[in-house]
Amino acid sequence: MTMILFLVALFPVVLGSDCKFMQFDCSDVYNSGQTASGIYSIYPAGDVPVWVHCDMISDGKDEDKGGWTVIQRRMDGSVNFYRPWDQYKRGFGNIESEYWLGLENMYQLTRNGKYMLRVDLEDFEGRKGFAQYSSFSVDCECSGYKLQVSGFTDGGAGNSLIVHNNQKFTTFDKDQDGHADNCARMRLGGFWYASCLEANPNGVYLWGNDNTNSAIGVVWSTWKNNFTYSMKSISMKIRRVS
Ligand SMILES: [Ca+2]
Repeated sequence: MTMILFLVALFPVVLGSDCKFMQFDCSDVYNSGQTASGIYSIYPAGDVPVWVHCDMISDGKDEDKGGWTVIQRRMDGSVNFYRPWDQYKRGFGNIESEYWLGLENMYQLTRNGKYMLRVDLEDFEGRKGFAQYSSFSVDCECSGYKLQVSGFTDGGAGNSLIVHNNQKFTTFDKDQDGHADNCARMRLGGFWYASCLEANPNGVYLWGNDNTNSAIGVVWSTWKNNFTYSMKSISMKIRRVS
């Protein structure tokens, strides 16, 4: 009886050990011939599958297409992003709409390879912009999941991440920012806050400009030259360079 249970428990593992098991990120998915954007399972830590949206048709030149692992996405305000540390660590949301991939997954993805970052933005007037960075990584939890981002290329949105480079991650229940108070509580999100922000991708979904509230929306201040415009959509996606 024990042996039967053991075999039943083992069987899915055996089934899972096909080529998909080796898909570390969306670059692997793309290179395996699965070139349609959509939801795939990847294995950032080598054993546990993580569902993720792969962007295979990102704007730009042909050589820039494909293989983008979406680590953050907002599009309709359907998910509450004001969440505690443990959820930012593990990830949350709806993989078909808005989600956060999780800091531990970002660390596992970027710890060994070199990754670039692209941030795609859209406002409520139909305008689009982006910011791209030739290098992106997230340090271990033991370093506060510190952000390392550099090599900026302007797609019209400006470099709102520059002040967030080299910052630890802060949530309302874990203050690691450079402000006397807690930036996550002040700005109603969770992010690599400095003291506090130029960008607030995980802020409150506010449906455009709201002059009564500053720096709590889905802000990318270098694009709109203010802290009151909240984006219609934003997605942060990474791709392996080497
Ligand atoms: Ca603080």
